[in-house]
Formats: sequence, C-alpha cells, structure tokens
Amino acid sequence: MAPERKRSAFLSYSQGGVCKMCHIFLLLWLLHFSSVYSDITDGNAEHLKREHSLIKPYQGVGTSSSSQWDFWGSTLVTSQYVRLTPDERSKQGSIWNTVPCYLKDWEMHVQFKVHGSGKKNLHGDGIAIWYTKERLHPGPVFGNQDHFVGLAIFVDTFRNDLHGMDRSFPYISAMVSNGSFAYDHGKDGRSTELGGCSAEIRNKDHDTYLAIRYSKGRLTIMVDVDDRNEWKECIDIGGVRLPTGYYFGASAATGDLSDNHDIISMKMYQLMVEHTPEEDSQDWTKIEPSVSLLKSPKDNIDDPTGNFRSTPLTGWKVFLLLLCALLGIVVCAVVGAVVFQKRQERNKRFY
Ligand SMILES: *[C@@H]1O[C@H](CO)[C@@H](O)[C@H](O)[C@H]1NC(C)=O
Ligand SMILES: [Ca+2]
Repeated sequence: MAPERKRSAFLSYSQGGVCKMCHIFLLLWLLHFSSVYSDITDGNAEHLKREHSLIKPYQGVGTSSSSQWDFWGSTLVTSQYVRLTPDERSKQGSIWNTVPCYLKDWEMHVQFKVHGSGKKNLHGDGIAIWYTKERLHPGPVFGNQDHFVGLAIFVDTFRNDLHGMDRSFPYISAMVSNGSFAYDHGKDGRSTELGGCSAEIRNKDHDTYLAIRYSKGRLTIMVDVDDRNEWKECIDIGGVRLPTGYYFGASAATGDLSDNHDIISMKMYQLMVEHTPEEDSQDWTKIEPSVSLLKSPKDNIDDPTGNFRSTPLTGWKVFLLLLCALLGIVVCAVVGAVVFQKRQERNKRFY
C-alpha cells in the first residue's frame, strides 16, 4: 500500500517555495501573533468526512439505496475508478453526493485521471467539480446545467477560444454564480472566472490531484500534477461567500472530441476553524453565493477574511519588513565587501 498522502494542502503548500527572508518574517510574525492568528494551523485539525467522500472501491455506489452518491449518464463505476465519460464522442456523465454539506470550512481533495487516444489538442472537453444548490441536473456545462447556483471548478482540456492564446490548455478555473451568470464555452469561461492556471494533466502515468479549500471566505485551489507529492497554488481569492447545505458533485462531457474522464477519489476534510459568535449566529444556509472582489487574486489586497498574506500593511508590519530588508542589505553589503576585497587581493597578485 502506498504511504499515506500528506493530507493538508495548506501546510504542505505553505512549507514550499518560501524564501529565507520570508521565513524569518513568518517566524517573527508567528512568535508575536500566534494567539491572534490561531487559524493558521487549522490544517492540523482536519478530519475526513466519510459521508461526503468517494473512496475506492465505492461500496454500494449506484446499487444500494443507502448510497451517499448518485450517478447519471455515461458514468461507469468500477472498483478502481468512476468513469464519468468513456473516450467516445458526445458523452456526459456525473456523480453527486446525496448528503448536503453543512461544514463551514472544508477542503476537498480530488484524485482524477484524464486520458485517451486523442493526439495533442484533439481531445475534450474536461471535468467540472461542483458545490451547488442543486444536484443531478444535466446540461451543457461539462455535463451539468448552466445558470447553476454555487461553486464550480473547471478542468478544461479543450481550447474553444482561439483568441485566448495567452493561456495554455488544459486550464483550471473557478466560477461562483448565484444563478444569473451563464458559462460561456466559446470563451472557455473567461468572462466569469475568478482565476485559473494551466496544468498538464492529460495522459499521465502518475496520479493527478486537485484540492479545493474554502475557509473564512477564502477560496484556494491547489494542484498536484507533477508527481512530486507537493501542492502548487492555482487560485487564491478572498471575499468569496458560499452557503452551507449545498451538494458536491463531479461531471464531465465529451463532444466531437473525447477522453476518458475518471474520478479516482473525492476526499472531504473538515477544517477546524473558529468563528466569531456573530458569524456563528448567522444562518449559513441562507447565504447567496457571491464574490466581493472580481479581480485578479494577486492584487486582491483588501481581503476581509484576515489572511495575513493579503491584508494591507499596517505600521509594525512595515517596520518588520523594513527590518528584514535592512538585514538583507547589510548581509549583501558584507558579502559584497568580502568578495570585493578578495578580488582586490587577487588582482594585486596578478599585477
Ligand atoms: C446575482 O448577482 C448579480 C451580481 O452581483 C446581481 O446583479 C443579481 O441581481 C443576482 N441575481 C440573483 C438571482 O440574485
Ligand atoms: Ca473549453
């Protein structure tokens, strides 16, 4: 059996690719304010929620009436994978959790596999992961209805928009809708997307994963598709409002071009996050899906959810930054001086 996979996308993500200076900064920050930002460690306290998880060998799925997953269309359930569509034209399939999710903070890990005989660019259309008000409503958006209410993550493997050559495909993107927005296939959803990234996910021999994290109004999508057992950030955006009580699902579609679209597992983890009494007293099922900041997550600075990476810099933070910068400059100056001196000495020897 394979070793247990790192569960926390958040922790493994935050450990990777951070510069030394930032480490010092982070350390200082944690030392001083660990009490205030206790939710920063919530990746530790997560729990797998079986009723929202789809795990091999998918016992009872589709056959037992007590099953927590329903499927529709071309979906085929084996003991090793759930195939939403086969590598054939004009197929649509989906699988839906029958249990509404009342968790306020969660992280969904999806292991998926897209593969087929189509050569480069001759395959499609992709997979969508859903957290929506309604379930099992087939339609034109990767096998699900348009004008959906909730969250969608698209793994779009076919470029429809020939003007959008600034991005390579497959392309992963996210969309939140209150039902009034249509998904524009012709533009690969560009007009409604919250963010996205390109990811080589097709015909891989290794496992490919996607993580969707929703906590305190922050939506984070991470991918692990390079066989490195490491999460890479794809989307990170604040100001996202999603209610509880919606359903998780996955769907896929083929058109003139096709692929096998397989879901291997969907694992739902509850994140243990504290909320203010005010937030707790609210009826979370009544929230309307919305995004307050429709702009690139990278300049998403006035984030109301309290994530330190994107809050505006206040006095002492500026001070710490300056301190780090100053330290950096001093280190550079010293190193520079030493190197310069060495050179001078060498030069003297030569002439
Ligand atoms: C959905 O959101 C849009 C933009 O925020 C708003 O104009 C519209 O009235 C909302 N529609 C519904 C059905 O609530
Ligand atoms: Ca497309």
